[in-house]
Amino acid sequence: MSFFQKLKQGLKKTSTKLSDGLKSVFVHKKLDQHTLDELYDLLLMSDLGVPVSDRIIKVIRTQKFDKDITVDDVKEMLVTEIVAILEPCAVTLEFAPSKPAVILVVGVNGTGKTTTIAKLARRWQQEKQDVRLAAADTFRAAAVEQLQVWADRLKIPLYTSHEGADPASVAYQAYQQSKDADVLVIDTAGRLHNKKYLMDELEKIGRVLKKLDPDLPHEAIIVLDATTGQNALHQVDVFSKTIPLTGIILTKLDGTAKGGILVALAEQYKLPIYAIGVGEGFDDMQPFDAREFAKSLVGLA
Ligand SMILES: Nc1nc2c(ncn2[C@@H]2O[C@H](COP(=O)(O)OP(=O)(O)O)[C@@H](O)[C@H]2O)c(=O)[nH]1
Ligand SMILES: [Mg+2]
Repeated sequence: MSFFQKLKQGLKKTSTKLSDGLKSVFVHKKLDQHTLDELYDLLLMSDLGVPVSDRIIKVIRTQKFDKDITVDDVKEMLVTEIVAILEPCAVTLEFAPSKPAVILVVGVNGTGKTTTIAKLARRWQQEKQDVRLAAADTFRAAAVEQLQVWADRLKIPLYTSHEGADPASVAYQAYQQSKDADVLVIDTAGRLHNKKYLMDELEKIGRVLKKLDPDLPHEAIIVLDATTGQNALHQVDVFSKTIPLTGIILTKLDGTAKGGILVALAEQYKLPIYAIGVGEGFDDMQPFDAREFAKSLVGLA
């Protein structure tokens, strides 16, 4: 299956909901106010968010009010607007010129950080990069073990410490021992915003790395779970107060009808979207392509 087919398959729940909705909204041939109101509700229900939905309604009203319109016309217009929003965020993750590139991975528990790290590590390994991992998620022993399993399977060195060890010191040690590597990826604990001490630890990781080199970490990527819908926006707000974020990876697009959240995120934060997850397997993480995503989202071939 090609990337695009997999993406379409992954976004099936979202696109089916949207397509079915469009079919029931566009029953009259001419575009009237009632239809526009219903379309607006449908866009909101698809997790596109208020600013994006406003923007789309405005364009469709301007171009098509009182004129004939079909579901396919609407889909084409949706794709055009969504691509315009997503395109600036379709940025490839490039390693910093100084070695190792240090990539901090953050996000709340269960969003897919550790699996995402394994997928990234495998991809870079295939590209002949010298990859190192650090398990700074010392909060739970099971979290370290989970990354250890991946590291063993991929035969990649993993730096860690005992349960309850200072995560900042794990990050520090890992960096000191990875000077000859191409990339060091640091896994962190799932930090719920109601556990302030975990956020303080994350802040400390950032501070300790900065002391080693003011450019560190080169990337601080937040991993978000698409099934949480609008709450993903809140998570970006909270984490960016603790550590300046440089990009987003959105996972579990395959398990939800809330795929529109990616557009809301792009519109609001304009952060690079480095990858998207459409399944649990290694090959289910893809680089992000704005047009393919938009087409898959609305269910256009
Ligand atoms: N369906 C699906 N499941 C995913 C995806 N990414 C991660 N998962 C699953 O989400 C669960 C939590 O992942 P984990 O990496 O442990 O999250 P962490 O707590 O943030 O490190 C695991 O069961 C993963 O297999 C994805 O893109 N799609
Ligand atoms: Mg984890």
